[in-house]
Amino acid sequence: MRILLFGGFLGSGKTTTILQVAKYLTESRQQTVAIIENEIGAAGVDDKLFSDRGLQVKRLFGGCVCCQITSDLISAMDEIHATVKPDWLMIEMTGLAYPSKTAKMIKKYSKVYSAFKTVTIVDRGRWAELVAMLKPLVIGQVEGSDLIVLNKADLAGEELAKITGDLQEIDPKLKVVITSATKELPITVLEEVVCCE
Ligand SMILES: Nc1nc2c(ncn2[C@@H]2O[C@H](COP(=O)(O)OP(=O)(O)O)[C@@H](O)[C@H]2O)c(=O)[nH]1
Ligand SMILES: [Mg+2]
Repeated sequence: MRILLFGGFLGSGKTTTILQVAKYLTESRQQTVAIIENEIGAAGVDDKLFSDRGLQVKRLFGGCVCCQITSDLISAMDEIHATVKPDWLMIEMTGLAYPSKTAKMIKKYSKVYSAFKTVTIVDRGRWAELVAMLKPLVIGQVEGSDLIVLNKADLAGEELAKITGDLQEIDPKLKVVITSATKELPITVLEEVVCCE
């Protein structure tokens, strides 16, 4: 079971991206996908989007930004591994979570994955505002991610080159792809997201 952990601020495009990646894996690669939702707020909206498309989805409550959720997450991963046995498990974190912190905990305590990748979605339109207002959160969310998806490139916002420059400043090793997730993602981007070991 390979794991893709998606983080990024509320509304950045996590669910939209996960849906496209799931479609690619199930339709083009004929692989199976399960999803864990760890989102606070509007109950079941994203769950329904997933289940309407025939994807197995499990919802985690708790909605805490700290590590308290991690034990629930590990249990849910064990359960999915034992019962559904999907090729892929995609986890959507809450908009306030730090994906690389959760990744560390999963790598330490879970034994049910064969490969793992952390993907952080960045919203072009809100970059300047979030950096100004919530800089530690922005930095904490992107730091240590295996891939940054700089999304909403079709909308107005900060210059893309400025954002990628800021990202490189936070961590020169960050790998960045630029997307508009409401349009069909190119194969190269989909491959980049699912390329993990
Ligand atoms: N124009 C545009 N809208 C997007 C893009 N990605 C997501 N959205 C929209 O932004 C909103 C939030 O997306 P969602 O995937 O639910 O974000 P999440 O909260 O991170 O899961 C939805 O209305 C999406 O249709 C994009 O690349 N371009
Ligand atoms: Mg969502």
